[in-house]
Amino acid sequence: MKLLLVSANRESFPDPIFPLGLAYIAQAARSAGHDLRVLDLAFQKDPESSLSERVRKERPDAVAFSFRNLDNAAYPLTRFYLPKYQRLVRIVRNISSLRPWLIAGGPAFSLMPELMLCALGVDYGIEGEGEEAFPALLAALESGRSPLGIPGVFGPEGGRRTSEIPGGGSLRSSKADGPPLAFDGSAWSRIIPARELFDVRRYGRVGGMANVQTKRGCVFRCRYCTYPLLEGSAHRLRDPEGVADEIQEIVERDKIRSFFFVDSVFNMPASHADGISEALIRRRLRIRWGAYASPAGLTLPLLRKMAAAGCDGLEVGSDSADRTTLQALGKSFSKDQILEVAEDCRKAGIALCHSLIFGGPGETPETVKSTCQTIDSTHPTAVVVMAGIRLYPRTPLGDWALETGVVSDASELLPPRFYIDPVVAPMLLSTLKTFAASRGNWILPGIVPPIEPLTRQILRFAGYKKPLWHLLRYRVFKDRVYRDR
Ligand code: B12
Ligand code: SF4
Repeated sequence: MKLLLVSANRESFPDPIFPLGLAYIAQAARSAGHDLRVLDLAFQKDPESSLSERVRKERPDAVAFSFRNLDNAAYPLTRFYLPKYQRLVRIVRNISSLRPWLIAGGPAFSLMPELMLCALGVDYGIEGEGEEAFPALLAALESGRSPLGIPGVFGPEGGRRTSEIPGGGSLRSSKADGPPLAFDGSAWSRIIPARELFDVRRYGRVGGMANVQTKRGCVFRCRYCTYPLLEGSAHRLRDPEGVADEIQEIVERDKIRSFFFVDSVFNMPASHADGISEALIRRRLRIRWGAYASPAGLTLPLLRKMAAAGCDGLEVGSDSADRTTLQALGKSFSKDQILEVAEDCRKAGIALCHSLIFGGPGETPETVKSTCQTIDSTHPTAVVVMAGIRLYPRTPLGDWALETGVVSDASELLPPRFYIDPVVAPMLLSTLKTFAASRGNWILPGIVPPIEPLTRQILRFAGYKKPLWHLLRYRVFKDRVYRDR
């Protein structure tokens, strides 16, 4: 089948992000014998015209869209990308001389598959990972069989196209409930993403880093979090030598030496983080890298090994430094562990960026203030703060919001809805803004845009390759964040 794969993501904050998920499914579709082209809309001046031109030129049998972000999950400076995605789908649909199958996937689709299928008006969508389901869907379409019944596939009942059914049609799926893993979930670990189909070097230039995944899944169940829904709640690990091979290839082919591991929590399980670090140390690749980490199980020996392997910064999901708030968010570590990890990062020479979430059920003015003070006392390089929690269906917090009437129907959560405990609602934004302004290294992406796009471009053009929060260790950048805002 002739395919056009489209990456729809044009968000450039904090950096343009290489479409890793699409590169994975491109490789899976190519291995299944399909003839494919890709269109990355990130750098197109006029994305809608580019899409229309490519579809007319290529005349594909199917157009498959990867939708990464539904919104920016930041309040109150919220950006909602769905209307732009809808326009892209309509553009292809309106080329009346062609009738390609329209397929959607990616995290934005997987968070709310039924709602997204209707909202987008695509023919089929795949929830969760696409390495096995996507080729299976294409095979079914080629042979005229119904793809409904393939794990993860969503489509309109009766085989008609969604666009032909008034109101989007009634939807059927083989797995509307239950874990999102399709098939046995191991195929992805044998696939190396088809990066060469995209402009990897440009992402290296404008975004600083390449991205790599060493495992899928998160075993925790924090109340607001979607990651277990997207990746599953059991770990599926890659062979560390395979990860090192992939990184070595990027270093040699694309001349990129800065990396971000996109795993939900890099240091879980600790033995895997240790194994990846060992493999990287053995290769002597002269790379630097960062990752998301949890204070749970992040010990000094592990941090030292990670540093020896090139880790120079961690984004630690501390969320809060108040005991009751941590419990209410369902976190699996304590305030003391946060303090210990901050000290251990300092000893290991790893820059630390805490990420915090304020406003969950039970938050009070006192817990807000004590978290700010405690986190500040750990002398982090940076702190990223979200005020208000984005509610998603099928998360414990989303379910609670539905049960208690905070929202009356899951469809209300397609456009971004944020929960802020009414007790802190009147003071939260102003308190955080005042505190952040006095520190300089506290970033509030939903309240104060931390950096102008032009400054970002200049820094990248000048060759700065780390996540930009690293710069907040310098007085000159600390002063810039809140100046004139
Ligand atoms: C790592 C990460 C980051 C890192 C990225 C670093 C880097 N250099 O890559 C950083 C911290 C920079 C980041 C930033 C942001 N992120 Co982020 N990020 C993630 C995370 C944890 C992993 C993404 C990833 O790479 N996964 C690995 C790839 C292989 O998987 P994948 O993309 O999902 O692709 C698979 C499937 O989705 C599917 N698939 C993908 N495309 C297609 C297409 C078709 C046709 C099919 C069939 C299937 C399919 O198959 C793929 C392979 O299995 C996810 C959460 C998660 N656990 O998924 C959030 C996530 C994607 N981010 C999210 C958000 C909101 C953001 C930000 C907007 C936050 C902000 N306000 O700054 C920015 C946007 C950045 C940008 N420019 O786009 C949200 C998006 C949901 C939403 N509300 O819209 C997520 C889902 C987290 C969440 N809150 O639930 N992010
Ligand atoms: S917040 Fe982090 S640790 Fe908690 S469930 Fe999500 S990814 Fe896992």
